[in-house]
Amino acid sequence: MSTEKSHNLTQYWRTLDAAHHIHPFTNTQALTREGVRVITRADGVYLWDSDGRKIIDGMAGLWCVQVGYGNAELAEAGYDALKTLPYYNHFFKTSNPWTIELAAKLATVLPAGHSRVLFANSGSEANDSALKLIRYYWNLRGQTNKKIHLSRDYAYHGVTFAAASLSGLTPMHPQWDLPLPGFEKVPAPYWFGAKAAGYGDIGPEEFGVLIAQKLEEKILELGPGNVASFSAEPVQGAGGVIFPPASYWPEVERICRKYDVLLHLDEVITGFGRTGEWFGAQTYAIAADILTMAKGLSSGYQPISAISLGARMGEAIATADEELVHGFTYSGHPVASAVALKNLEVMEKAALVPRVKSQIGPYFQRRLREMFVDHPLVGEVRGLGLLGAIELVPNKPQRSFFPRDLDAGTQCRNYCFESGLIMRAIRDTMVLAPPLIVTEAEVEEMLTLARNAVDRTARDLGKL
Ligand code: PXG
Repeated sequence: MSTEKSHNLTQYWRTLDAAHHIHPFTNTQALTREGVRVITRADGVYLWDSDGRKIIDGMAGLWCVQVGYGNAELAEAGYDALKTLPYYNHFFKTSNPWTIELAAKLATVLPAGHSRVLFANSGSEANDSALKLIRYYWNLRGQTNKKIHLSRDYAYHGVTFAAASLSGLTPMHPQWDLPLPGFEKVPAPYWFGAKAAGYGDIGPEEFGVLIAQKLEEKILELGPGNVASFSAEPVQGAGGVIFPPASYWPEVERICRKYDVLLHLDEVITGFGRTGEWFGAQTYAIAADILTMAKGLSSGYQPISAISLGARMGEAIATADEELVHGFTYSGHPVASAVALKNLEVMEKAALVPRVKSQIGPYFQRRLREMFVDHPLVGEVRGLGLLGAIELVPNKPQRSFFPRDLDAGTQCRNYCFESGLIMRAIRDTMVLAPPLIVTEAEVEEMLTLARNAVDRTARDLGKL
Protein backbone atom coordinates (compact mmCIF):
# COMPACT_ATOMS: atom_id res chain seq x y z
CA MET A 1 0.00 0.00 0.00
CA SER A 2 1.36 3.48 -0.83
CA THR A 3 2.31 5.66 2.13
CA GLU A 4 -0.26 8.24 1.14
CA LYS A 5 -3.02 5.63 0.94
CA SER A 6 -2.16 4.16 4.36
CA HIS A 7 -1.98 7.66 5.82
CA ASN A 8 -5.46 8.44 4.48
CA LEU A 9 -6.76 5.17 5.88
CA THR A 10 -5.26 5.96 9.28
CA GLN A 11 -6.95 9.36 9.23
CA TYR A 12 -10.24 7.75 8.25
CA TRP A 13 -10.08 5.24 11.14
CA ARG A 14 -8.96 7.92 13.59
CA THR A 15 -11.94 10.08 12.71
CA LEU A 16 -14.43 7.24 13.02
CA ASP A 17 -12.86 6.01 16.26
CA ALA A 18 -12.96 9.49 17.80
CA ALA A 19 -16.61 9.92 16.78
CA HIS A 20 -17.98 6.56 17.89
CA HIS A 21 -15.70 4.60 20.19
CA ILE A 22 -15.10 5.17 23.90
CA HIS A 23 -11.87 3.46 25.01
CA PRO A 24 -11.17 1.65 28.29
CA PHE A 25 -8.97 3.44 30.88
CA THR A 26 -8.53 6.39 28.49
CA ASN A 27 -9.12 10.13 28.61
CA THR A 28 -11.37 10.39 25.56
CA GLN A 29 -10.75 14.09 25.01
CA ALA A 30 -6.98 13.70 25.10
CA LEU A 31 -7.12 10.70 22.77
CA THR A 32 -9.28 12.61 20.29
CA ARG A 33 -6.68 15.38 20.30
CA GLU A 34 -3.74 13.03 19.81
CA GLY A 35 -5.33 10.46 17.48
CA VAL A 36 -5.51 6.75 18.14
CA ARG A 37 -2.92 4.24 16.95
CA VAL A 38 -4.55 1.54 14.83
CA ILE A 39 -2.95 -1.89 15.11
CA THR A 40 -3.66 -3.86 11.97
CA ARG A 41 -1.68 -7.09 12.26
CA ALA A 42 0.77 -9.05 14.37
CA ASP A 43 3.22 -11.92 14.13
CA GLY A 44 5.45 -13.51 16.78
CA VAL A 45 6.40 -10.70 19.17
CA TYR A 46 5.75 -7.94 16.62
CA LEU A 47 2.81 -5.68 15.86
CA TRP A 48 2.24 -3.43 12.85
CA ASP A 49 0.19 -0.25 12.85
CA SER A 50 -1.90 1.18 10.03
CA ASP A 51 1.04 3.27 8.81
CA GLY A 52 3.09 0.10 8.42
CA ARG A 53 5.27 0.77 11.49
CA LYS A 54 6.72 -2.33 13.14
CA ILE A 55 6.56 -2.43 16.94
CA ILE A 56 8.08 -5.00 19.32
CA ASP A 57 5.56 -5.97 21.98
CA GLY A 58 7.25 -6.18 25.37
CA MET A 59 3.89 -6.71 27.09
CA ALA A 60 2.43 -9.69 25.19
CA GLY A 61 -0.65 -7.56 24.50
CA LEU A 62 -1.99 -7.05 28.01
CA TRP A 63 0.23 -9.71 29.65
CA CYS A 64 -1.59 -12.47 27.77
CA VAL A 65 -0.21 -13.59 24.41
CA GLN A 66 1.83 -16.54 25.74
CA VAL A 67 2.33 -18.31 22.38
CA GLY A 68 2.97 -15.07 20.47
CA TYR A 69 0.88 -13.66 17.65
CA GLY A 70 0.03 -15.44 14.42
CA ASN A 71 -0.11 -19.00 15.70
CA ALA A 72 -1.84 -20.89 12.89
CA GLU A 73 -2.75 -23.91 15.04
CA LEU A 74 -4.85 -21.75 17.35
CA ALA A 75 -6.47 -20.00 14.40
CA GLU A 76 -7.34 -23.31 12.78
CA ALA A 77 -8.72 -24.77 16.01
CA GLY A 78 -11.01 -21.74 16.29
CA TYR A 79 -12.05 -21.96 12.65
CA ASP A 80 -12.83 -25.68 12.92
CA ALA A 81 -15.01 -25.08 15.97
CA LEU A 82 -16.70 -22.12 14.27
CA LYS A 83 -17.62 -24.32 11.33
CA THR A 84 -18.70 -27.29 13.44
CA LEU A 85 -20.46 -25.73 16.43
CA PRO A 86 -20.25 -21.92 16.45
CA TYR A 87 -22.35 -21.72 19.57
CA TYR A 88 -23.99 -23.82 22.16
CA ASN A 89 -24.14 -23.53 25.93
CA HIS A 90 -23.83 -25.60 29.08
CA PHE A 91 -27.19 -24.77 30.61
CA PHE A 92 -29.97 -27.39 30.74
CA LYS A 93 -27.74 -30.47 30.96
CA THR A 94 -25.74 -29.91 27.76
CA SER A 95 -22.03 -29.63 27.01
CA ASN A 96 -19.63 -29.72 24.07
CA PRO A 97 -16.44 -31.72 23.39
CA TRP A 98 -14.02 -28.77 23.46
CA THR A 99 -15.13 -27.44 26.84
CA ILE A 100 -15.19 -30.92 28.38
CA GLU A 101 -11.66 -31.61 27.15
CA LEU A 102 -10.44 -28.17 28.20
CA ALA A 103 -11.73 -28.69 31.75
CA ALA A 104 -10.02 -32.07 31.91
CA LYS A 105 -6.78 -30.68 30.44
CA LEU A 106 -6.75 -27.83 32.96
CA ALA A 107 -7.02 -30.34 35.79
CA THR A 108 -3.69 -31.82 34.65
CA VAL A 109 -1.77 -28.54 34.96
CA LEU A 110 -3.57 -26.90 37.90
CA PRO A 111 -2.21 -27.18 41.45
CA ALA A 112 -3.04 -30.36 43.36
CA GLY A 113 -6.66 -30.67 44.45
CA HIS A 114 -7.99 -28.32 41.76
CA SER A 115 -9.91 -30.80 39.65
CA ARG A 116 -13.12 -28.85 38.99
CA VAL A 117 -13.53 -25.67 36.95
CA LEU A 118 -16.21 -23.20 35.90
CA PHE A 119 -15.86 -20.98 32.86
CA ALA A 120 -16.45 -17.29 32.22
CA ASN A 121 -15.24 -14.78 29.64
CA SER A 122 -12.84 -12.39 31.35
CA GLY A 123 -10.67 -12.05 34.42
CA SER A 124 -13.19 -9.67 35.99
CA GLU A 125 -16.03 -12.14 35.51
CA ALA A 126 -13.91 -14.94 36.93
CA ASN A 127 -13.17 -12.89 40.05
CA ASP A 128 -16.77 -11.78 40.38
CA SER A 129 -17.84 -15.43 40.10
CA ALA A 130 -15.17 -16.48 42.61
CA LEU A 131 -16.55 -14.12 45.23
CA LYS A 132 -20.07 -15.46 44.65
CA LEU A 133 -18.81 -19.03 44.99
CA ILE A 134 -17.02 -18.09 48.21
CA ARG A 135 -20.25 -16.69 49.62
CA TYR A 136 -22.11 -19.77 48.46
CA TYR A 137 -19.57 -22.06 50.11
CA TRP A 138 -19.97 -20.35 53.48
CA ASN A 139 -23.75 -20.33 53.12
CA LEU A 140 -23.69 -24.07 52.38
CA ARG A 141 -21.58 -24.56 55.48
CA GLY A 142 -24.04 -22.54 57.57
CA GLN A 143 -21.41 -19.89 58.31
CA THR A 144 -23.67 -17.11 57.11
CA ASN A 145 -21.78 -14.29 58.84
CA LYS A 146 -18.66 -14.82 56.77
CA LYS A 147 -19.24 -12.03 54.24
CA ILE A 148 -16.18 -9.75 54.23
CA HIS A 149 -13.74 -10.01 51.34
CA LEU A 150 -10.16 -8.96 52.05
CA SER A 151 -7.64 -7.94 49.43
CA ARG A 152 -4.56 -5.74 49.17
CA ASP A 153 -3.45 -2.23 48.36
CA TYR A 154 -2.17 -2.07 44.75
CA ALA A 155 -4.21 -5.16 43.84
CA TYR A 156 -5.80 -5.29 40.39
CA HIS A 157 -8.65 -7.76 40.05
CA GLY A 158 -10.74 -6.19 37.27
CA VAL A 159 -13.62 -3.81 36.76
CA THR A 160 -17.02 -5.35 37.57
CA PHE A 161 -18.61 -3.98 40.75
CA ALA A 162 -17.12 -6.78 42.85
CA ALA A 163 -13.77 -7.05 41.04
CA ALA A 164 -13.23 -3.28 41.18
CA SER A 165 -14.18 -3.30 44.87
CA LEU A 166 -11.58 -6.00 45.39
CA SER A 167 -8.99 -3.92 43.55
CA GLY A 168 -6.74 -1.80 45.72
CA LEU A 169 -5.78 0.79 43.11
CA THR A 170 -7.71 3.65 44.66
CA PRO A 171 -8.10 5.77 41.48
CA MET A 172 -10.41 3.00 40.23
CA HIS A 173 -13.05 3.79 42.84
CA PRO A 174 -14.41 7.37 42.99
CA GLN A 175 -16.10 7.48 39.56
CA TRP A 176 -18.30 4.56 40.58
CA ASP A 177 -18.77 5.12 44.32
CA LEU A 178 -16.74 2.02 45.11
CA PRO A 179 -15.72 -0.08 46.95
CA LEU A 180 -19.00 -1.74 47.84
CA PRO A 181 -19.57 -2.39 51.53
CA GLY A 182 -17.89 -5.57 52.82
CA PHE A 183 -14.58 -5.08 51.01
CA GLU A 184 -11.55 -4.35 53.21
CA LYS A 185 -7.88 -3.80 52.35
CA VAL A 186 -4.58 -4.85 53.88
CA PRO A 187 -1.09 -3.65 52.86
CA ALA A 188 0.90 -5.14 49.98
CA PRO A 189 4.31 -6.80 50.51
CA TYR A 190 5.96 -4.00 48.53
CA TRP A 191 9.41 -3.99 50.08
CA PHE A 192 10.93 -1.44 47.69
CA GLY A 193 8.30 1.09 48.82
CA ALA A 194 8.62 0.21 52.51
CA LYS A 195 11.04 2.97 53.40
CA ALA A 196 8.96 5.67 51.73
CA ALA A 197 5.87 4.24 53.48
CA GLY A 198 7.52 4.74 56.87
CA TYR A 199 8.61 1.17 57.70
CA GLY A 200 12.25 2.28 58.08
CA ASP A 201 15.25 0.16 57.16
CA ILE A 202 13.58 -3.23 57.53
CA GLY A 203 14.95 -6.19 55.51
CA PRO A 204 12.72 -7.90 52.92
CA GLU A 205 12.10 -11.15 54.82
CA GLU A 206 11.25 -9.41 58.06
CA PHE A 207 9.00 -7.06 56.07
CA GLY A 208 7.25 -10.03 54.41
CA VAL A 209 6.27 -11.46 57.80
CA LEU A 210 5.26 -8.04 59.14
CA ILE A 211 2.94 -7.39 56.19
CA ALA A 212 1.43 -10.89 56.38
CA GLN A 213 0.69 -10.21 60.03
CA LYS A 214 -1.23 -7.06 59.04
CA LEU A 215 -3.65 -9.54 57.49
CA GLU A 216 -3.92 -11.33 60.83
CA GLU A 217 -4.53 -8.02 62.62
CA LYS A 218 -7.27 -7.13 60.14
CA ILE A 219 -8.97 -10.52 60.52
CA LEU A 220 -8.92 -10.17 64.31
CA GLU A 221 -10.21 -6.59 64.11
CA LEU A 222 -13.15 -7.65 61.89
CA GLY A 223 -13.73 -10.92 63.71
CA PRO A 224 -12.71 -14.20 62.01
CA GLY A 225 -16.37 -15.27 61.98
CA ASN A 226 -17.12 -12.35 59.63
CA VAL A 227 -14.29 -12.80 57.15
CA ALA A 228 -15.05 -14.89 54.07
CA SER A 229 -11.90 -14.68 52.01
CA PHE A 230 -8.55 -13.16 51.18
CA SER A 231 -7.90 -12.50 47.49
CA ALA A 232 -4.43 -11.90 46.09
CA GLU A 233 -2.29 -12.17 43.00
CA PRO A 234 0.77 -14.41 43.67
CA VAL A 235 2.81 -11.56 42.17
CA GLN A 236 0.96 -8.25 41.92
CA GLY A 237 0.87 -7.27 38.26
CA ALA A 238 -0.91 -4.10 37.17
CA GLY A 239 -0.34 -2.58 40.63
CA GLY A 240 3.42 -2.43 40.05
CA VAL A 241 4.88 -5.93 39.54
CA ILE A 242 5.36 -6.52 43.24
CA PHE A 243 7.18 -9.74 44.11
CA PRO A 244 6.54 -10.86 47.69
CA PRO A 245 9.53 -11.67 49.89
CA ALA A 246 9.92 -15.46 50.37
CA SER A 247 8.63 -15.17 53.94
CA TYR A 248 5.27 -13.70 52.91
CA TRP A 249 3.18 -16.50 51.38
CA PRO A 250 3.86 -19.22 54.00
CA GLU A 251 2.77 -16.78 56.70
CA VAL A 252 -0.36 -15.73 54.78
CA GLU A 253 -1.31 -19.35 54.24
CA ARG A 254 -0.86 -20.11 57.94
CA ILE A 255 -3.07 -17.15 58.88
CA CYS A 256 -5.84 -18.04 56.43
CA ARG A 257 -5.86 -21.62 57.71
CA LYS A 258 -5.84 -20.55 61.35
CA TYR A 259 -8.90 -18.29 60.99
CA ASP A 260 -10.71 -20.38 58.38
CA VAL A 261 -10.52 -17.67 55.74
CA LEU A 262 -10.71 -18.94 52.14
CA LEU A 263 -7.61 -18.15 50.09
CA HIS A 264 -8.40 -16.95 46.58
CA LEU A 265 -5.46 -16.61 44.20
CA ASP A 266 -5.93 -14.39 41.18
CA GLU A 267 -3.70 -16.04 38.57
CA VAL A 268 -4.92 -13.90 35.67
CA ILE A 269 -1.36 -12.64 35.02
CA THR A 270 0.74 -15.27 36.80
CA GLY A 271 -1.08 -18.24 35.26
CA PHE A 272 0.15 -20.16 32.23
CA GLY A 273 3.89 -20.00 32.59
CA ARG A 274 4.63 -16.35 33.28
CA THR A 275 6.80 -17.11 36.35
CA GLY A 276 8.25 -20.41 35.09
CA GLU A 277 5.56 -22.78 36.43
CA TRP A 278 2.04 -23.24 35.11
CA PHE A 279 0.74 -21.19 38.02
CA GLY A 280 2.13 -18.76 40.58
CA ALA A 281 0.66 -21.07 43.23
CA GLN A 282 3.26 -23.63 42.16
CA THR A 283 6.11 -21.10 42.00
CA TYR A 284 5.42 -20.00 45.58
CA ALA A 285 4.06 -23.35 46.85
CA ILE A 286 0.73 -21.82 47.90
CA ALA A 287 -2.26 -24.06 48.64
CA ALA A 288 -5.32 -22.04 47.57
CA ASP A 289 -9.03 -22.78 47.93
CA ILE A 290 -9.98 -21.13 44.67
CA LEU A 291 -8.02 -19.88 41.65
CA THR A 292 -9.04 -17.52 38.87
CA MET A 293 -7.39 -17.41 35.46
CA ALA A 294 -7.89 -15.74 32.07
CA LYS A 295 -5.41 -14.05 29.68
CA GLY A 296 -2.83 -16.81 28.99
CA LEU A 297 -5.53 -19.52 29.09
CA SER A 298 -6.17 -18.78 25.41
CA SER A 299 -3.07 -16.62 24.86
CA GLY A 300 -5.65 -13.85 24.48
CA TYR A 301 -6.83 -15.31 21.13
CA GLN A 302 -10.37 -15.67 22.52
CA PRO A 303 -12.09 -14.15 25.55
CA ILE A 304 -12.25 -16.97 28.08
CA SER A 305 -11.57 -17.30 31.79
CA ALA A 306 -11.91 -20.00 34.40
CA ILE A 307 -12.37 -20.50 38.11
CA SER A 308 -10.89 -23.65 39.64
CA LEU A 309 -12.04 -25.04 42.96
CA GLY A 310 -9.74 -26.67 45.47
CA ALA A 311 -10.83 -29.84 47.25
CA ARG A 312 -13.06 -28.41 49.97
CA MET A 313 -14.90 -25.87 47.79
CA GLY A 314 -15.12 -28.31 44.88
CA GLU A 315 -16.56 -31.04 47.06
CA ALA A 316 -19.07 -28.78 48.79
CA ILE A 317 -20.33 -27.17 45.57
CA ALA A 318 -20.41 -30.37 43.49
CA THR A 319 -22.41 -32.23 46.13
CA ALA A 320 -24.80 -29.43 47.15
CA ASP A 321 -27.70 -31.20 45.39
CA GLU A 322 -29.41 -28.00 44.29
CA GLU A 323 -29.22 -25.77 41.23
CA LEU A 324 -26.15 -23.53 41.04
CA VAL A 325 -27.85 -20.28 40.10
CA HIS A 326 -24.98 -18.77 38.15
CA GLY A 327 -23.57 -18.82 34.60
CA PHE A 328 -23.16 -16.73 31.47
CA THR A 329 -24.54 -17.22 27.96
CA TYR A 330 -20.96 -17.67 26.80
CA SER A 331 -19.55 -19.71 29.73
CA GLY A 332 -17.45 -22.40 28.05
CA HIS A 333 -18.09 -21.07 24.54
CA PRO A 334 -17.14 -23.83 22.07
CA VAL A 335 -14.89 -21.63 19.92
CA ALA A 336 -13.10 -20.07 22.90
CA SER A 337 -12.75 -23.52 24.49
CA ALA A 338 -11.32 -25.01 21.28
CA VAL A 339 -8.75 -22.22 21.02
CA ALA A 340 -7.82 -22.46 24.72
CA LEU A 341 -7.47 -26.24 24.48
CA LYS A 342 -5.19 -25.90 21.46
CA ASN A 343 -3.26 -23.17 23.25
CA LEU A 344 -2.51 -25.51 26.15
CA GLU A 345 -1.49 -28.26 23.72
CA VAL A 346 0.81 -25.87 21.83
CA MET A 347 2.35 -24.66 25.10
CA GLU A 348 2.99 -28.25 26.16
CA LYS A 349 4.34 -29.37 22.78
CA ALA A 350 6.78 -26.45 22.65
CA ALA A 351 7.62 -26.94 26.36
CA LEU A 352 7.06 -23.20 26.87
CA VAL A 353 6.72 -23.38 30.65
CA PRO A 354 10.02 -25.26 31.25
CA ARG A 355 11.59 -22.90 28.70
CA VAL A 356 10.58 -19.92 30.85
CA LYS A 357 11.83 -21.65 33.98
CA SER A 358 15.24 -22.77 32.85
CA GLN A 359 16.17 -21.09 29.58
CA ILE A 360 14.66 -17.86 28.31
CA GLY A 361 13.46 -16.72 31.75
CA PRO A 362 16.91 -16.86 33.40
CA TYR A 363 18.44 -15.27 30.27
CA PHE A 364 15.93 -12.40 30.37
CA GLN A 365 16.48 -11.89 34.11
CA ARG A 366 20.26 -11.88 33.78
CA ARG A 367 20.30 -9.41 30.91
CA LEU A 368 17.71 -7.17 32.57
CA ARG A 369 19.95 -6.90 35.62
CA GLU A 370 23.15 -6.47 33.60
CA MET A 371 21.61 -3.60 31.67
CA PHE A 372 19.85 -1.75 34.47
CA VAL A 373 21.12 -2.53 37.98
CA ASP A 374 23.83 0.14 37.90
CA HIS A 375 21.86 2.72 35.97
CA PRO A 376 21.76 6.04 37.86
CA LEU A 377 17.98 6.35 37.37
CA VAL A 378 17.18 2.80 38.48
CA GLY A 379 16.44 2.00 42.14
CA GLU A 380 15.63 -1.66 41.75
CA VAL A 381 15.43 -4.34 39.08
CA ARG A 382 13.10 -7.18 39.98
CA GLY A 383 11.67 -10.10 38.10
CA LEU A 384 11.08 -13.78 37.70
CA GLY A 385 10.50 -15.87 34.60
CA LEU A 386 9.34 -13.54 31.83
CA LEU A 387 8.13 -10.81 34.14
CA GLY A 388 10.45 -7.90 34.79
CA ALA A 389 10.30 -4.46 36.36
CA ILE A 390 12.61 -1.48 36.70
CA GLU A 391 11.90 1.23 39.28
CA LEU A 392 12.88 4.74 38.15
CA VAL A 393 13.85 6.71 41.25
CA PRO A 394 15.61 9.98 42.17
CA ASN A 395 17.70 8.41 44.96
CA LYS A 396 18.71 4.76 44.95
CA PRO A 397 19.83 4.23 48.60
CA GLN A 398 16.89 6.22 49.96
CA ARG A 399 14.39 4.17 47.89
CA SER A 400 12.46 7.41 47.47
CA PHE A 401 10.10 8.23 44.57
CA PHE A 402 9.76 11.08 42.10
CA PRO A 403 6.83 13.44 42.70
CA ARG A 404 3.79 11.89 40.97
CA ASP A 405 3.17 14.96 38.77
CA LEU A 406 6.62 14.58 37.21
CA ASP A 407 5.36 11.42 35.48
CA ALA A 408 8.83 10.03 34.83
CA GLY A 409 7.34 6.62 33.98
CA THR A 410 4.98 8.04 31.36
CA GLN A 411 7.84 10.03 29.86
CA CYS A 412 9.97 6.89 29.62
CA ARG A 413 7.07 4.91 28.18
CA ASN A 414 6.56 7.59 25.52
CA TYR A 415 10.21 7.26 24.53
CA CYS A 416 9.71 3.48 24.27
CA PHE A 417 6.70 3.96 21.98
CA GLU A 418 8.64 6.46 19.87
CA SER A 419 11.36 3.89 19.28
CA GLY A 420 8.95 1.04 18.49
CA LEU A 421 8.86 -0.79 21.85
CA ILE A 422 5.73 -1.41 23.88
CA MET A 423 6.57 -1.27 27.54
CA ARG A 424 4.13 -0.55 30.36
CA ALA A 425 4.69 2.22 32.95
CA ILE A 426 3.00 1.73 36.32
CA ARG A 427 3.64 4.91 38.23
CA ASP A 428 7.45 5.08 37.68
CA THR A 429 7.91 1.33 37.37
CA MET A 430 8.75 0.18 33.86
CA VAL A 431 7.42 -3.29 33.10
CA LEU A 432 8.17 -6.03 30.59
CA ALA A 433 6.13 -9.24 30.18
CA PRO A 434 6.92 -10.53 26.68
CA PRO A 435 5.33 -13.53 24.94
CA LEU A 436 6.77 -16.83 26.19
CA ILE A 437 8.11 -17.61 22.69
CA VAL A 438 10.44 -14.57 22.74
CA THR A 439 13.96 -15.39 21.50
CA GLU A 440 17.25 -14.22 23.00
CA ALA A 441 17.76 -11.86 20.04
CA GLU A 442 14.31 -10.37 20.62
CA VAL A 443 15.06 -9.97 24.34
CA GLU A 444 18.20 -8.06 23.31
CA GLU A 445 16.17 -5.86 20.98
CA MET A 446 13.63 -5.07 23.71
CA LEU A 447 16.25 -4.35 26.35
CA THR A 448 18.33 -2.17 24.04
CA LEU A 449 15.30 -0.04 23.17
CA ALA A 450 14.29 0.07 26.84
CA ARG A 451 17.80 1.12 27.84
CA ASN A 452 17.75 3.97 25.30
CA ALA A 453 14.39 5.14 26.65
CA VAL A 454 15.63 5.04 30.26
CA ASP A 455 18.79 6.94 29.21
CA ARG A 456 16.72 9.64 27.50
CA THR A 457 14.49 9.95 30.57
CA ALA A 458 17.57 10.15 32.81
CA ARG A 459 18.98 12.95 30.67
CA ASP A 460 15.70 14.88 30.90
CA LEU A 461 15.81 14.53 34.69
CA GLY A 462 19.48 15.54 34.95
CA LYS A 463 20.54 12.05 36.06
CA LEU A 464 22.87 11.26 33.14
N1 PXG B 1 -6.99 -9.95 37.60
C1 PXG B 1 -5.74 -9.58 37.27
C2 PXG B 1 -4.60 -9.99 38.13
C3 PXG B 1 -5.53 -8.82 36.11
O1 PXG B 1 -4.29 -8.43 35.78
C4 PXG B 1 -7.92 -8.88 35.72
C5 PXG B 1 -8.04 -9.63 36.86
C6 PXG B 1 -9.14 -8.53 34.95
O2 PXG B 1 -9.19 -9.25 33.78
P1 PXG B 1 -10.13 -8.71 32.56
O3 PXG B 1 -10.04 -9.85 31.58
O4 PXG B 1 -11.49 -8.54 33.11
O5 PXG B 1 -9.54 -7.44 32.08
C7 PXG B 1 -6.64 -8.48 35.31
C8 PXG B 1 -6.50 -7.66 34.07
C9 PXG B 1 -2.63 -3.15 32.44
C10 PXG B 1 -3.86 -3.99 32.37
O6 PXG B 1 -2.61 -2.12 31.79
C11 PXG B 1 -3.98 -5.13 33.16
C12 PXG B 1 -5.16 -5.87 33.08
C13 PXG B 1 -6.17 -5.51 32.22
C14 PXG B 1 -6.03 -4.37 31.46
C15 PXG B 1 -4.88 -3.60 31.52
O7 PXG B 1 -1.68 -3.51 33.13
N2 PXG B 1 -5.27 -6.97 33.89
